[in-house]
Amino acid sequence: MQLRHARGVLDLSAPVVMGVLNRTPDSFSDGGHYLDLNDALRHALRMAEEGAALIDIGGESTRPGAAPINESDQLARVLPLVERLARESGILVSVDTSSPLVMRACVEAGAAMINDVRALTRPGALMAAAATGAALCLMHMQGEPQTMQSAPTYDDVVAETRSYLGERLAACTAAGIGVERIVVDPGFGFGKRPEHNLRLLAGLREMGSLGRPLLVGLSRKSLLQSLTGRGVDQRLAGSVALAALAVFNGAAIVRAHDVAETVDAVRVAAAVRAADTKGDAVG
Ligand code: 8Y7
Repeated sequence: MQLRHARGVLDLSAPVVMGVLNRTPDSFSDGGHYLDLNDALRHALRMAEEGAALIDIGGESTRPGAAPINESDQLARVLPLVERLARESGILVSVDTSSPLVMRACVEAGAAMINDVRALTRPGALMAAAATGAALCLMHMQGEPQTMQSAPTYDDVVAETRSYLGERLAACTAAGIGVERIVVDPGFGFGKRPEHNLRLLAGLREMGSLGRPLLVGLSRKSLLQSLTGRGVDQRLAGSVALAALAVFNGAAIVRAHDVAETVDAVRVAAAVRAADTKGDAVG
């Protein structure tokens, strides 16, 4: 499958890794590390060398309980980095935002993709995203970051997540956005308890019926706290295992902090998936 974006087309016939770069003082796993613009640039270039096909740049923490920040502060954090990366390298830049203002400015500055954990539900987001020509990641979340982990409940987490993503896909189509620009994401950890995350990962292939590539983010997430008991800086092995399982179950884009290790895991899992002659073609 292919993904159309603001600068061309990304080939997803083999799964790829999206490197994570947060320019925030408070993100749970890399908060505060990349506030200096040159540090951030250096880290982005390093992830690209390690094999990241895209770099996702965020200026607003979406960790559980995080406070929202205003659009102009968010823009000031991400725009200089988007601009320089797009200008000084061929790296595909994704901007992690729900703000129409930030979407417009960043795509104008060279971003290829918009990664919205709110699936373009903020007022004006759908229209702003439609006008950019960027690739769009639609993610499922139950609730809002401030409250999402307080009491997530589902009758059937796979069916409900898939049906929400189907509705957002339809909203995009109605706004004139071609489906070839869209990827969908079940939103691991966003209003989900450990059992919900496990069920979603085990049932990931069922998302394939949406007909769009799947993006998955499990890197360093708290699911690994519950599975391994390890703190956020000791979750590399667990993250790599989850990345491999996600690809085996159909993920086309894996969002990860540890790019080199994840690239290897993704290659291994993709080879096994390709050899699975019984498997229905997904991703
Ligand atoms: C995800 C994400 C985060 C994810 C997509 C973290 C911004 C928390 N997680 N975007 N963002 N999917 N599409 O652990 O799973 O990095 S933030």
